Amino acid sequence: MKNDQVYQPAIGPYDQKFAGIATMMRLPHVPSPEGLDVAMCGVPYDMGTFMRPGARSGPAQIRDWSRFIRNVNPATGIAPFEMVQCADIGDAPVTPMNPQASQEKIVEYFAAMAAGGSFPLAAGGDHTIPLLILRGLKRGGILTEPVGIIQFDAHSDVLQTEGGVFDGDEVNHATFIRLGVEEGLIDPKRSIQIGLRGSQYSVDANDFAVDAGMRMIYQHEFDEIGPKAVIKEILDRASGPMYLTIDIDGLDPSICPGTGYPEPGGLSTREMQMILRGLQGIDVIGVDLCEVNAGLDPSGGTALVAAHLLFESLCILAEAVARRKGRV
Ligand SMILES: [Mn+2]
Repeated sequence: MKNDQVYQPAIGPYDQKFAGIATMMRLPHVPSPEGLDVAMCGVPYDMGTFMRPGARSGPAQIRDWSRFIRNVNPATGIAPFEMVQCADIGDAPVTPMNPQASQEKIVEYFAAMAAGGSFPLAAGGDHTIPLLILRGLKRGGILTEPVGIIQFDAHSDVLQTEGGVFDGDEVNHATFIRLGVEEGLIDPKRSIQIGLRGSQYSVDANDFAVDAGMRMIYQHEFDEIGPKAVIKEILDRASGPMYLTIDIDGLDPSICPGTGYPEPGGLSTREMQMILRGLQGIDVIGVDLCEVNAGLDPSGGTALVAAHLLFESLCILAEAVARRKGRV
């Protein structure tokens, strides 16, 4: 394929990858998503967190550690920067200390992106943001039917908060799946969760998802069936548009300790890489990666893994968007 994409990572034989202003994967920073196929952005929102806040620092930390990314996926051969016009548009607007105002700004940000024909690859922020992104994609016209979700996470995020265990805003990082299903954004029967293992508030805490037809692969089941069986199950559900959301706490905290609510006994980086590489070719309409907390990640190792998982995800998204635009 002839590479006619204007925006390319600042990588060359004479370049200094370690120097210069950090952008997502060293792509150019542009002021708006106009003209982009894939808009890379940060969503520095963590007002949906209750345990250890700080994921608002994720986008900046991930940008810095994404310097290491090169151009081609070694397993699939995908070269995303040759397939789509892709750049860093900066961060979604938030109003610190005003969750509701921030939520609406974020929804509108993604609605404008979608209305212009750009597909998001977002770095959080806490795990509230997929709900806001999906609302925006619906408002902007990209999400025209309930989407299937591929979710890597230690937690199922279906918490019933009203009259339940929390006394705060129902829009928070433990509820986005339930709200997304209730709002008709998510098709639970085409959705799958991988890596669930957090201790639960009650034995029936996940009944909402079970009853809705969600496929929930707990870590102990993953350990039995392995990544190849998981890939097959995801591909079986990917008969229509899919949305990929990665909570970094899906990975084991020995690898990614820099997150607000770590749960021991999780996926390895290799297992998650293997699964993502097995999904090449599916129709993904958006990606987010959440819950990287720089204050809890002094080594940068969590952000390093996050940046690489975003690259793996970009390879899937770029092919899907190029196909939608008739280029492959
Ligand atoms: Mn989550």
